[in-house]
This record gives sequence, C-alpha cells and structure tokens, in this order.
Amino acid sequence: MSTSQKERAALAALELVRDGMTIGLGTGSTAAFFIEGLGRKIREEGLEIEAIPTSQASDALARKAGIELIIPDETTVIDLDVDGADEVSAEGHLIKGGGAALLREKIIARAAKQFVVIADESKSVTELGAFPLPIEIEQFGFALTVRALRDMLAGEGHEGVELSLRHNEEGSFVLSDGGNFIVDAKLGRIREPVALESALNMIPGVVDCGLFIGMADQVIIGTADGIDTRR
Ligand code: ABF
Repeated sequence: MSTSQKERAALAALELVRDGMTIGLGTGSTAAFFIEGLGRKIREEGLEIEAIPTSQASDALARKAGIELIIPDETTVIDLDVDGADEVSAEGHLIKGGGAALLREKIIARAAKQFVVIADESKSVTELGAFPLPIEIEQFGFALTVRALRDMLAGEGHEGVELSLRHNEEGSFVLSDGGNFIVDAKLGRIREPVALESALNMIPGVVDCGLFIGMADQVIIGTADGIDTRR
C-alpha cells in the first residue's frame, strides 16, 4: 500500500470532474482521497456538483468535505463514478468488497456513464483471486447459502475452498450497510471470472459478489513516479 500512489490516482481522477456533474463516490482509502480532493475542488473552483455516496462511511467523509449529497432516483443521471478496488486484472475486471460496500458500489458503477477505478500499483494483478472474493449474502438461511456456495465452487474446480463469514475484532458478524452478511472466499486464483460471477449470482441467498466484470471504463493506477492509465 502506498499513500502517495493512492493520492496520485485520486488526483488524476479529479481532472475528469466537470461543473454540473452528478458523481458517484466510492468507498475505501483511495476513494477517500478523491472525496477530500473533490471537496477542495468544489470550493476552489465554485463548482455545482451533487454526489451519491456508496457507503455510510463515504457519506460521512463527503459531508465533512462539504459536498452536496443526493439519494438516487429513476431520473438521476450519474455522469462519473470514482471508486477503489482490491484487485484489477489486465482485462480490467475487478475484485471489490474489501470494504463491505460492494452492492451499493456495483449499483452506482453500473448506472454511471463513466466508471473510473483508482488504485495503487499493489492492486494490479495478472489474474484475480489472491484477494479473498467478497460475496454478499442474505442473513436468512445463511448456513444453507454457504453450503450451496461450497457445492457450486467445488463444481467449478475450487474443491474445499475456505469460506468465512466476515466478522470484526469483537467477533460479531460484519453487516453491509444494507444489513447483509459478507462471506470471503479464498479462491487463490480465478481462471474464469465471467463464468464465476454468473454462477455465484444464480445461488438463492447470494445478493451479489465482488467480481466487477468489464465495468471499468478507465483504470488509473498510481505508480512510484506517476500514473498508469488504462481504458
Ligand atoms: C472499495 O475500495 C472496496 O470495494 C475495495 O475493497 C476498497 C479498496 O480499498 P482501498 O482503496 O482502501 O485499498 O471500493
């Protein structure tokens, strides 16, 4: 993790902001740099911007930065969504959800006219899967859903994969802002991310998973001496 690399990526994404935009605000420490920078940019340039946070954490950061927030409805056009990631593959597929915000992040990312991912170079991978894949599941019948996940993954060549319900230091289960559980799947490597996302989301009880397939319009990686931008 490199803070300067994260900040560099966030600052580069700020160059895409235009007056009058509606902007999705991602979650995590890289997105936090973007949110703080956006607040400064709005004040310094007198921009008219409204934003939609993808988590309660980003909502709080945005309010502190003085950014006007809205709740999306069917008429909302999201011009730009800027968010972090846990892994970015060479194809531009992502693993997200380390911050337990994957569902709201995915909703906003899908709705946005331009979805831009910002990350430090540690997130850039040749193949997804070293980072445990977050899977958001309904609380009701969660043990049955975990069993169904285990069975499906075994059929997809991930025999005996370790699935763990995410919990915090106090030992209580982590809940997404929507009140769902998060299961982390230690897959090691994901050879077929496109097929895996479909198979996961077919399981009753799975709300969504942290595979963002082909969604990123642009990836900005902060490097030791600048940025690496991929479209
Ligand atoms: C969020 O950003 C999550 O989806 C992802 O897990 C996280 C990455 O966090 P960080 O930017 O702090 O590395 O969008």
